[in-house]
Amino acid sequence: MAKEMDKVQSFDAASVLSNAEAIDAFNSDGVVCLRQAISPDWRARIEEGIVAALSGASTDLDVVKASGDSGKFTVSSQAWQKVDQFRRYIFESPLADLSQYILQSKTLTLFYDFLLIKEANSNSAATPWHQDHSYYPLSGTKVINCWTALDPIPLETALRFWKGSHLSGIVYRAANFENPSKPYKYARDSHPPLPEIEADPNAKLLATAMAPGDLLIFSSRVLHAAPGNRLDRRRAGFSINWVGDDVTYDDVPALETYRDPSLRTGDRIDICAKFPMVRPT
Ligand SMILES: O=C(O)CCC(=O)C(=O)O
Repeated sequence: MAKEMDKVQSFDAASVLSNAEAIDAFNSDGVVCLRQAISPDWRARIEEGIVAALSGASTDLDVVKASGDSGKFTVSSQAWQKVDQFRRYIFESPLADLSQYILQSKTLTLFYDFLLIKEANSNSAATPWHQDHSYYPLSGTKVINCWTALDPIPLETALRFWKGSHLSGIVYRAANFENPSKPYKYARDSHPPLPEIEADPNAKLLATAMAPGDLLIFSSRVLHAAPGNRLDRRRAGFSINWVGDDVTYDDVPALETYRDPSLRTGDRIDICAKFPMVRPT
């Protein structure tokens, strides 16, 4: 039987910059939802950016069609350098101020953009339980994923989170998204194997249905997962991943998306052009 889930705590984005409860929710649960954070105008620009990214501008692109699925599963990262609409969203939209407020950091540095499209009936495009942090060559705690819904997302395709799991201090071994039963190529032996979350009675799960423009802000250390898309329409999200003022580079093997050859262990990552500081401007 599917595990019961409580609702992610949600706040109206229009008044969040004066609402410390949203910060408390993020700090205690590892995730918070800001309703209607990203306007239809900004979403229209993101959609234009998606067209550019998928027609050649994104070089860090992966498109998978699993046998038996009629829809494809597409992910793209680090397209902002070529896609002007993504760059403007990162630097000029309200997203950076909202993210910095929730993160409570003196600085906000872009780590990478991440586009994720689960087309209609991409049933197998499930995202296994993982912590984003397991994949990153980063030390520190102020790392967040700011995930904007571009489509209506009912509970059945929504992200789910293990409430408060970012607080343990444990970074678990990275899961292999392509084949969760096989080891991930950059998995670190120093990280313990992932726990059995669905079977653990102590794991309280959170999820929420989303409307286009709703924004989830979650810690890179909170355990989360998402189902494949059995709907007969697209289920897309565009996330911006930021780092704050306690984060430094850790020169360990990781995807090129997350690395820069000029950085050494202990460096702030904003000293290179790939990871620009966006706040203060
Ligand atoms: O939206 C999804 O399906 C998964 C997203 C996710 O896990 C992530 O961005 O880290």
